[in-house]
Amino acid sequence: MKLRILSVFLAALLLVPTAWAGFVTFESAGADPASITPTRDAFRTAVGGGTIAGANGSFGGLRREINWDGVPNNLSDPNALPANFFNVNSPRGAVLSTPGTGFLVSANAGLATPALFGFGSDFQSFSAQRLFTAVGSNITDVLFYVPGTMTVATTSAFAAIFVDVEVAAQTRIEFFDESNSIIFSRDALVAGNQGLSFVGAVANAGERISRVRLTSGMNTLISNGVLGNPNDDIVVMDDFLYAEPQALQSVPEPSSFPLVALGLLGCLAGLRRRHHSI
Ligand SMILES: [Ca+2]
Ligand SMILES: [Ca+2]
Ligand SMILES: [Ca+2]
Repeated sequence: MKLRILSVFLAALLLVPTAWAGFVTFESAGADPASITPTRDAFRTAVGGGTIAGANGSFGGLRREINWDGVPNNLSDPNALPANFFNVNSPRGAVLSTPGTGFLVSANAGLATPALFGFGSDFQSFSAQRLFTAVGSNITDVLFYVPGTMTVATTSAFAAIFVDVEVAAQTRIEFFDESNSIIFSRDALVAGNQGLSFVGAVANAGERISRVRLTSGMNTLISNGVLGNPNDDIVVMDDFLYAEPQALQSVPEPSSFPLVALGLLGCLAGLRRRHHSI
């Protein structure tokens, strides 16, 4: 009888759905850096790590930030940014991916290549002077590693600053878990021409983010001053902020739970039989 009760209990356990308690969202939009700085600061406080960057964009070992400003000229517009720059050249545990053709970091002013991707009347920086964009796509995926290694990792918080969001519901941030299920999505607030939009979230119940997808408007950048299509809205990015990537925990895959439970039941049945035979 005890075994039967235990069986029902275990079966019920297997039917319990995964519950995501949600995320705490941080968002604001405005005409200049000062208008979103309080939200950036609140996100920083929520994640921890202080306000002074150490080596490789590390804030107290708790948070990393990428502001693109230290990327050298030879890896900035018109030259492509390597997808693994922020895990190899400057190891911060973030590797980029896009369905497009690559990535660009904008040139500083005063060089042969115009600053701000050649759209000085549309873009401004939050952190001077460089901005970031995928090339030939409005999609940038961020994958996490233990910084400087190929050990797959997850994070618990991520935020990005979008530039020049003028149309609602085309620019957003999405989080995916280890099984590639979406666990968070939030549209960036409209900031108007040349404006800045901060959007991010912090896990509040142990959720782990394996991948962040950033969708920046509907238009795409092909090269300095050249757009990919006639659609509004062209949007690029500035600072990324995220909790320190941590190595994946070695927990059983959800699909193996029934096998584990069956094995446990088998052991209990064996024990019960042995008990009766004594
Ligand atoms: Ca604009
Ligand atoms: Ca910047
Ligand atoms: Ca725009």
